[in-house]
Amino acid sequence: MLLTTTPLVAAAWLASSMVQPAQAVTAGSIVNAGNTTVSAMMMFVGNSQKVYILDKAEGNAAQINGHPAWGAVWDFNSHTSFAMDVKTNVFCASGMHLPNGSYATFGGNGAVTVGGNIGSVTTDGGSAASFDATYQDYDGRKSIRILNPCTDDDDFTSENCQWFDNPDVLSMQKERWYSAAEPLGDGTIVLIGGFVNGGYINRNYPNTDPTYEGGAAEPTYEFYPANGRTAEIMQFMVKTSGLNSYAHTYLMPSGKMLVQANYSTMLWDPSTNTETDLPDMPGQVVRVYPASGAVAMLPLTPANNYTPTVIFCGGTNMTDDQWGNYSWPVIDTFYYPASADCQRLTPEPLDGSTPAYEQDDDMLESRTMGQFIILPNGKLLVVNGGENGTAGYSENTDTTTQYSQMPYGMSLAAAPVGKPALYDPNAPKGSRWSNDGFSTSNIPRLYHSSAILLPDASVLIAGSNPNVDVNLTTVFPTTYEAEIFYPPYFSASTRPVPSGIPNKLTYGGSYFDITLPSSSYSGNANDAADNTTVVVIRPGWTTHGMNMGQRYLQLNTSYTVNDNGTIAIHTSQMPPNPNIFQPGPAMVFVVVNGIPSNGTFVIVGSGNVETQSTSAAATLPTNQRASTDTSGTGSGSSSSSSDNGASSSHTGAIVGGVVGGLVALGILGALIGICLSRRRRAANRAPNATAAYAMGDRKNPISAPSPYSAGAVGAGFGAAAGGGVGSKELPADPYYRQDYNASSDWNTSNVALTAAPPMSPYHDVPRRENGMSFDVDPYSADSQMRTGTPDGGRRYR
Ligand SMILES: [Cu+2]
Repeated sequence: MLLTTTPLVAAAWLASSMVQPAQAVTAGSIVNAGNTTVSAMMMFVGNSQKVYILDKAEGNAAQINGHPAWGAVWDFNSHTSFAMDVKTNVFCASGMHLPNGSYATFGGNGAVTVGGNIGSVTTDGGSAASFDATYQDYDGRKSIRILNPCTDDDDFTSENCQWFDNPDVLSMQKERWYSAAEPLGDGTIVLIGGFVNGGYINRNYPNTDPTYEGGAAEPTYEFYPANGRTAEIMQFMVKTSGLNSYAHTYLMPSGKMLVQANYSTMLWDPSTNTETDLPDMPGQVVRVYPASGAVAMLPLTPANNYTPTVIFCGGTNMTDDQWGNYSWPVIDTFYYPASADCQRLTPEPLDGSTPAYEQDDDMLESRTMGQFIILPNGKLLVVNGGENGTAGYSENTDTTTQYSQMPYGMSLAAAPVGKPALYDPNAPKGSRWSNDGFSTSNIPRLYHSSAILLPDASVLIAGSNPNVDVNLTTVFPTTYEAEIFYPPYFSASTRPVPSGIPNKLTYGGSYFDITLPSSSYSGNANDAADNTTVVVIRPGWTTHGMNMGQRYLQLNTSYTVNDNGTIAIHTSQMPPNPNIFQPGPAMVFVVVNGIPSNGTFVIVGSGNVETQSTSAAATLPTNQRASTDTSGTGSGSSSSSSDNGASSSHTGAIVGGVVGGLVALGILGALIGICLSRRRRAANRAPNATAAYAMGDRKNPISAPSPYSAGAVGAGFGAAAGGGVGSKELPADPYYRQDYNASSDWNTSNVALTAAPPMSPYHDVPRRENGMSFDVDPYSADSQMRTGTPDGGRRYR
């Protein structure tokens, strides 16, 4: 099938200069990819060279500016990394691209110190901290951090290559851990739900306040940029209370958003905050954190008329009374098999039929924390995770009440799955999964691991840290070693080297020609043209088994095959509806006979947060074939044409014009400051057209000289600060001055942490209500009251 049992070794794929798998690689193999400096809880591919990595604030050995690092950047060519400074605690944040190719990450935890304890400068009556003197992290719960990816041509010590991370200037309206993030068609990012202070699941037991949980749950959504729009309650967050963080969110062509959490599903209209119920998840399998199923939108193609179908695989069918509460689960999750179940849902069927879940093939093994990586050939890889349990960590469960008896340390999952699996959405049912010829990694990739598609179409795998702080000796330790998985197409000895890929794609309009020289393929030229696709992939922002924003779209194409074997691929622009593929950065791959080129970075849309202009798609020329004996000159490829994931050239109808439902936009003065205040420079720096990545000016994303100095913030973020609801006034003082005069420090002398009963790493109140078997109550009512928390004594931290 996909792999021969004796994988061929590919010689160096002589592609553009931007990627260089210098040594031969073996298809199906998993190889070491160096050290990530910090544990890779989150990653995104910034450009053809750099992958940006974020960890929670914890005691990593790597230091930066006098404190442990929790940010890093990893280099694609050298497989080396170095630390980057991040000010606020990005623990379990969400993230998304911006239309100009920058990235933003939203929310996180308050400031913590050693052992995940509350930092030294406390707030909120002692239940959180704004800063910690040891780790030197700031409260990240409202943070919006912006990064403009840089390359080796840039000065990484300059502020323009650093994270902009200043909540006094730029922040969300609400505190959010584990929020969902999904862009609208104009590039606005919607942030949904989340914990206020973290926890295992987002509810108390019994669940008497499903909306707010006494202040521990955040049931609202908000927009970034806000542009006057205030945070509003999303009723679906109440309905799905508890199992609703990191909700699965996918914008649909109509402008409505598929939202899936707990075992509920809906379509949400962001312009009116109205909800349309869709069917419940069959079997009540939970897919969101901490069940953490693998979820992805299947490829959008001309053949399916760009109709989104979302696949949900794995997670767990644990029942309501097994889940527990903020602190920990009732059952020993690490012994409880995760789900292998897969379901597909087409939320907006083209024929107008009622949406319904459709049973798909089970995965090859049960998996929690698996994640889908969409490959250029239209197949989906699942990597990472475990066969048992859930995400999250704890020092105990209701069943195993002593940390010393926890069999896997703090991990609530076990039986790591080290072997990737490949899903072919177009294969007949019953044969969609395979892993033949794939290596098995011996590195567990459990909670807080990540994976993402690289520009050479390999897959970077990193992270894993089911521990409250760095722990290198436990059974599932804090992991810094990265690996790369080489999918089956790495057995090919010739890769396509296309030219003529633009650095920008529009929504509709003129087609363009991509040229494939005869050296880009082997075998018959007409067959190669028939089996060529041009695909746009957004690898997304990876964390917690998700790749937020990940999408795959196959462009409409036709071809002219010349008698010298050169193939011109006439390629349409994006479908003229930005809801199908939101504006922002992406990679374009040309896939011939199932073998992808390297990815070329492009910007889809205008680069700004604004209503995207659209136009009708130009008609493609009809196919022109060469004489039948014309062949490519590339070395033989091991992939047969039946294994290509490509479909014949497509000139079918394109989805029509802009669908209604876009949020009516007010004045977008705000964040557009970030997007507009750039100078065009990338084109000058790009070595050639195919290697170009049109990301605007990476060095000067913000017009200010320094976002960290008082004068500068006004220049760069003035519009933002003055515009949106929830934006703060420009501070008179720079960032570092925030909240040093808060109340007295929390320390171990006034809270008996050494008391025998276990304490949740999330420091929540243990469940002790009637009906439960839990009989340890470390926090008497009196001691809770002494914490002075405003919600009647609950200890959410
Ligand atoms: Cu997390």
